[in-house]
This record gives sequence, structure tokens and C-alpha cells, in this order.
Amino acid sequence: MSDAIGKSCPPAEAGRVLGGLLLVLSIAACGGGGGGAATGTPPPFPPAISLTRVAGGLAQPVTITHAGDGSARLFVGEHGGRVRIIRDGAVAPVPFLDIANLVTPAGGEQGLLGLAFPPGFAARRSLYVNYTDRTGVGNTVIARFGLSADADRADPLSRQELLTIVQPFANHNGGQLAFGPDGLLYIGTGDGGSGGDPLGNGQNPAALLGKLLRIDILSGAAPYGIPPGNPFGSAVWSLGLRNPWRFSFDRLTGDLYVADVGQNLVEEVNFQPAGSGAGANYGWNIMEGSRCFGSATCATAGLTLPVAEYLHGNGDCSVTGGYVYRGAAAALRGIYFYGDFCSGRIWGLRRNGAVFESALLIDTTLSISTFGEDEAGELYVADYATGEIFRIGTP
Ligand SMILES: [Ca+2]
Ligand SMILES: [Ca+2]
Repeated sequence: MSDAIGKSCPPAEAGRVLGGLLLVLSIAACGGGGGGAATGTPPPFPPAISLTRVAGGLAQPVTITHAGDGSARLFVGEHGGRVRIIRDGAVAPVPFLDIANLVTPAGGEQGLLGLAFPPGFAARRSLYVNYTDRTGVGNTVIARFGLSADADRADPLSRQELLTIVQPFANHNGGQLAFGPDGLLYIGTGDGGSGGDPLGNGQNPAALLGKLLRIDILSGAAPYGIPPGNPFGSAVWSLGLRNPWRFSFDRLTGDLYVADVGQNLVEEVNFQPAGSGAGANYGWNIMEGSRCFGSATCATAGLTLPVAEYLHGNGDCSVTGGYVYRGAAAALRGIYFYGDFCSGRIWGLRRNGAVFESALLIDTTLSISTFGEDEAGELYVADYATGEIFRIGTP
């Protein structure tokens, strides 16, 4: 999870755009025209964006996703261990899944952290959850749950633990789950915690911490298969990550965006083109962002550096990675949205070949714990503090 959740963050500054009672807001000062573009001409960047409140009443939302089954349901994972359904703007009163009794009592970076539905969910009728449990300091568990006879209810008793990772410290547990365009399940793990990666997990290929993992849960191998092409013959896919709270695949291109929470200074977003990334080393704890960590110089050969980064300060302290927008608003298509948990700022990142440009899109009072995508490619952002969910759009 965002390192900032559970910590004391700077108070919201006066003059922020988003007020708690505003249902729709927009910002023009950051935006360009925001209109449609002629064919072949990229729209103005940065675009003007709006946030429209779609639901409230959630308890510390930390993940938003969809099932890909045509049901148009949004699934919101709550930090304390419940998964709620939003349908037609209303939060269903009965949770889809309730594993509050299994997860570390909510606090800090522990609890229910991630949720993913597999390709072909409607036929498979199972889903995957990433949480910290009640053993040790709170160990990481990746578990599968099946549906009950009611499609709006998972069966908590159907739990199958696929993977457990002993955690040395309570913090830096990563948490994201996502199926890649290859149908494989990707898992973000933090470096295990404390500060500075004292156990050296990030750069240790044998450790499952400080990594993106990639496993095969569709082939039928139990509890999972190691896909051909994993660089070390293990679940490890790429390394050198500190706390990749949120990563995502561009649903159109298959490109991977990994936002890695920094230590003391630098928040970063990494880019991995579709079809690449086996054994990629994102640098931690040799580097924090594009800077050497803990020394004036360092060996950077072979490291994949971020395509966007920002420094702590001015309220910024912990990056929350988002998604590439592929919804109906032409002015937003192709832009990767990401934000900061502490400041509430949301930025857009646009790729033009090898060049990436990043710009502030909006400055809010939200405690941005997660972004999420629906079946149509529309994007949402959660306010951890108020339990509200907003849809991102154009004014
Ligand atoms: Ca940990
Ligand atoms: Ca890095």
C-alpha cells in the first residue's frame, strides 16, 4: 500500500479544487482545449478533466476493478477486508466478499490490498485477492475465492491459498494484482519493509519480495504454474522494486506501467513496453527514482529508470499508480493517470514514441488510495478518507 496510508499526512491545503460536497468539478487552469482532435492529430495536452462522484459510503476503499463479464458492476475492495459492488451508482448493501476475519486488522499498509478477476471470469467463477493475514507480522497471501450460487456473492469458505510470502516487517507489502495481456497473473510485492531495504530483497533474484511476480493460474497446475519465460525459473518476473502499490496494463497496447513508492525523496512511474520486461531491474535499492540511493554515485548499467518522477514536498509523499484511459472521452485516450496519496494531485503521462510528457491535471483534497477501470475503459479514483468514488472525465 501507499506508504502514506496510516501515517499522518499533511493537512489539506486551502484552496484546493475539490470540496466534499461538490459532485462535479473541473479545472481549466491546467488544461488545454480538451476538445476532440482531428484524425491523426493528438488532442491538446494536458487536457481539462472533471471528477464526478459516483458513489460514497465505502470504508477506506483501496482497490477498484471490474469482472469483465458484461455485468457493468464495479468492485471496490475495502481496506478492512470487504469487497463491495457498485451497480448503477449504488453500493449494494451486502458485501460481495467479506474476509475481515482473515486479514490483518486494518491499519497502515496491511489489510486487503488487491483484487483481480481472471480472463473468462463468467465461466471460471473465481477471483483472486491479495491481503496480509493474521500470522507473523502479517504475511502476504494470494488466495482464490469462488462464487456462491448468487453471482453477487463470493463464497468466503471457498478460499484456496496459492502463495504466501513471509513478511519481515509490517510495511511495504505491495498489493496489486492484475492479469496481463498474456493471461498470467502479475503480483506486486514490496521489499518487505522497514526502510532502505535492509535485507536487500529488491536486488536479490531469489527473494519474492521487491518484485513483480508472474504466475500461471489458468493452466490448471496446482497451486500455480511457473510460466515459460520467467527469467529465473521462479515466480519472479522483474526486480528492483520498493513498494509497487499499484501497476497496470494498458488494455489497448498491453504496455505495463509500474508506479513505485519512494523512500524519502522520489516517487516514480516506470514504463515497460508490451512483450518485454522479463528480468527488468527497476533499480531499488541502488537508486531511488533517477538518483543514487544512499551514496553519491552508483552503478546504473542495466537498470530501467522511471519515465516520470516527482520529489517529496509541497504535500507530495506517496505515488498511487493508475491506468491508461481507454474510455469514451477522446481528449483523455492514451493518457496514463497517476496521483499522490498525500497531496491529492493527479497527473497525466503521455507517451510520444520514446518521449514521455507528464503534467498536472488537477489538484484535489482526495486521499488517493487507488484508481480503477471499468469494463468500458472509464477510470475512477477513490478517496480513502471519505469513502467516495469519482469517475474521471472531461468538463
Ligand atoms: Ca512487509
Ligand atoms: Ca526505480
